[in-house]
Amino acid sequence: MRFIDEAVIIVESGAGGKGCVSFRREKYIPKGGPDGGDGGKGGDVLLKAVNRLRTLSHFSFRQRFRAENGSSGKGKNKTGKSGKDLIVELPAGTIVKDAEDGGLLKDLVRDGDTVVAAVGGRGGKGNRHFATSTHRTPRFAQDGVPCETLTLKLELKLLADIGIIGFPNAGKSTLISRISSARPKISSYAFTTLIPNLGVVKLDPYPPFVVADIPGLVEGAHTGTGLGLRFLRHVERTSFLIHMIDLTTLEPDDILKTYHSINAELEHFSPALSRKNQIIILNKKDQPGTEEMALLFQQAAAEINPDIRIISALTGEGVSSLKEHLARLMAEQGSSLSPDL
Ligand SMILES: Nc1nc2c(ncn2[C@@H]2O[C@H](COP(=O)(O)OP(=O)(O)OP(=O)(O)O)[C@@H](O)[C@H]2O)c(=O)[nH]1
Ligand SMILES: [Mg+2]
Repeated sequence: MRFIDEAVIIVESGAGGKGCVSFRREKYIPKGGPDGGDGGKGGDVLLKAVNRLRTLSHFSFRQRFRAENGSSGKGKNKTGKSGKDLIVELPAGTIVKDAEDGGLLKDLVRDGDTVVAAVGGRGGKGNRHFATSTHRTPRFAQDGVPCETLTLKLELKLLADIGIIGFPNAGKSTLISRISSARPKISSYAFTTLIPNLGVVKLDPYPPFVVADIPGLVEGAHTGTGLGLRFLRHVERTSFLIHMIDLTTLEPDDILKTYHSINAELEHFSPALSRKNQIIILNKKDQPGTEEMALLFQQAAAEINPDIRIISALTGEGVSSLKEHLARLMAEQGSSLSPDL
């Protein structure tokens, strides 16, 4: 399935049904009063978050959603049938905005969260409402309220507890494939990962949690270099980040360079995201010469962020204790996600 995390849709509620003009005509009652029923209400368009959907890709095929109109009122005071509501399903984590002014309509975070996006028109009043003591035979009724049409921008922000960020090739996907159920593509060229991968991490006796591996960032990503920063929004809802660093790429003279440049990109994207707690993971410790780099890095970074772990995602060294560390941190904070993982 294609990963699509943005879509524009048009929603249209049903119009209210017309009120009816009618007079009571029965045997032996030659001139009955007005008995035109009201029009039925138009259907609403509702947007509903469901866990079953993972992307917005189904909106590439259909962008217009219209609820049913209300039926017209009828004689004998019969109210017209209400139009059926239309429920449009989208993945949990979708933010719904007005496409014109960008105003937030609702953040549909959890399975079952619902918002009425377009309200159905009220039905028009039948002529019976317009009879007065001086005007007993009103020959008019009200029209229903017309439908409401809105253009909505949908933005998916994945739901994950922990996000893995770092340069391309740092080993992010290798790590997620080691600690979770996810099996992303792993390769020695940059930008192997083109869409975010979610993996569920299970480790008894801790509650399960979700880790997101997003495409690599590069210096200048905020100006569009590489894949840009757009995938960062998928780690905005996380509790904390794993900042993954490839030990073999560090320069001893400027050991924190890559670390700072990734953080600068985060800051460009959102200061709030750059303030999120990070665990620094120095990866590829199986490679020669990396021990010295790790030491230099630890010394330089000790005051900024002492939560540093050294692993080899490839051989698995240090990975199980890291997994336990993550599980414990998550258990302390409590996963914000649904328990049915
Ligand atoms: N020697 C060694 N190689 C590793 C280690 N972890 C990952 N690699 C290799 O590094 C390369 C990149 O790994 P990926 O997991 O695809 O890296 P990534 O960070 O997901 O890269 P992008 O998806 O491009 O951002 C692959 O060839 C991996 O086999 C490690 O601990 N040691
Ligand atoms: Mg990858």
